[in-house]
Amino acid sequence: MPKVVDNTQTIAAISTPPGAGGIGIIRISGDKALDILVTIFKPLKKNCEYTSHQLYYGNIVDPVQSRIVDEVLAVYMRAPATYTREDVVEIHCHGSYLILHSVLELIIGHGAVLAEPGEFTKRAFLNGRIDLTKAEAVIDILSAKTKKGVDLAQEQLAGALYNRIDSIRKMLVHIRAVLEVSIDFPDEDVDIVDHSGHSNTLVQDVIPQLEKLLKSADQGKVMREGVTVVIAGQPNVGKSSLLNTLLQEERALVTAIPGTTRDTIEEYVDINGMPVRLVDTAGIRENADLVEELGIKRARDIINIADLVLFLFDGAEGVSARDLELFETVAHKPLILVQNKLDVAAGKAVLPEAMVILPLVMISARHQQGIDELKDTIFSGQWQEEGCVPNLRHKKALAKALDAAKRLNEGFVFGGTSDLLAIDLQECLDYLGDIVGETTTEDVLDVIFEQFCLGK
Ligand SMILES: Nc1nc2c(ncn2[C@@H]2O[C@H](COP(=O)(O)OP(=O)(O)OP(=O)(O)O)[C@@H](O)[C@H]2O)c(=O)[nH]1
Ligand SMILES: [Mg+2]
Repeated sequence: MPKVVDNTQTIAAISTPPGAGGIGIIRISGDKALDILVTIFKPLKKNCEYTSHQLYYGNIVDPVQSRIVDEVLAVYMRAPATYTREDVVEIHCHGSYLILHSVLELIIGHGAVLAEPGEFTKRAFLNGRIDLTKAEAVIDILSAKTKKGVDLAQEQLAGALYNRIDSIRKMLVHIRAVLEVSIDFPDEDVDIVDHSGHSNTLVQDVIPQLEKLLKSADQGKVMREGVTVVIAGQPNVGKSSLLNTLLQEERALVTAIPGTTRDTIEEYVDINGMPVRLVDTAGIRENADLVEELGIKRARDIINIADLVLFLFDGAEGVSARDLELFETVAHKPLILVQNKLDVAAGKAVLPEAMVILPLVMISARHQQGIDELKDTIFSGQWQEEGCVPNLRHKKALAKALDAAKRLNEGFVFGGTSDLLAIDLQECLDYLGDIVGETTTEDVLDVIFEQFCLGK
């Protein structure tokens, strides 16, 4: 059941995280915000007028018991220039759980209700200050694990995704206007309406732009959730040494004995701001003992689900027939060739034909050479995105909008009737409307805002 949104109540919550801190902030939003402040706050300044967006020093006093609860700073922000577009009050208390709760209780006792998680942001959305993609960007900013993730969420908050969707919608709305004329006046000379221009708009602008956004959705997923990068190769080529070097810690055992690593070892590492699940594997070879054989099976399994494989070979020995054999079994994956042991290699290895088109990085895992270049190559792989990262919800809607746009185009090309064309067009517009929150249903909104923490 979708929750009933009651925008008329004044809401309050502790907006800073739980636990002790230097300060803790309580936020109030709604019509009663200022009245509540005036009732429980005694400013030091006499005859205080509460100028909007100005900070006042004073005490929170329980009006019934005339007891000072805390020494605070308070600010009143008059609507609409506020986070929610409603009157907002913030009270900066000492950051103790007990104090914050006492103050919150006073506020609730004087007419506010406790806010739901995300309710401040939901009100900003419902009051039209932000669209749904921006509200979701706020969630992403709060939960981002890497700097890159924060940057992308900030761009979305600034409207990167909204603007792209909006420009596609404008083109469709223009087509709809022309179509409506031919529906409303079917007896007029419909031939005047030339659909080839519409088809061009769809084929040259709408469809490619939707496809591009869908592609960035996959790349956006990479930035939010990270990629699985697997280090693979023959025994003893230096896979575990590379893992340790990238992690900057002696995580995996390294020995000169081939077959040292027998299980997969994985750790998370931040590569140029991108979250990477880095996996070291058992060296793959024939005639291994039972334990090693199990490790090799695991290596094969993880290679299969890898987003990227670092294919390592011993630079001193060059690419052997065995390397090539192994390579052929992993060549269907996105790959970077890594020539290790640069310190003892004569120079760049001669590559067999099957490998020459692949990116090659020469490193020494033991002596930490070429590691920055390797990181850059991993980062600049296929996940270079441009400031726009649709999430899974957006992706689903984009895919449906794309289907509708393609159907619409077929309709134009094959001379569909105006009312059928109008149906596909409206469907396309509705899916785009879902993304920005104009046609989104209440239960979907609930799911989105429930992801927020309390007080946001
Ligand atoms: N000279 C040189 N030796 C290296 C380099 N990197 C690794 N080695 C050595 O190569 C040997 C094998 O290194 P590991 O990292 O254990 O190799 P591996 O690929 O994990 O081996 P397995 O776990 O057996 O599959 C060790 O003696 C390392 O010190 C390097 O850059 N230069
Ligand atoms: Mg190893």
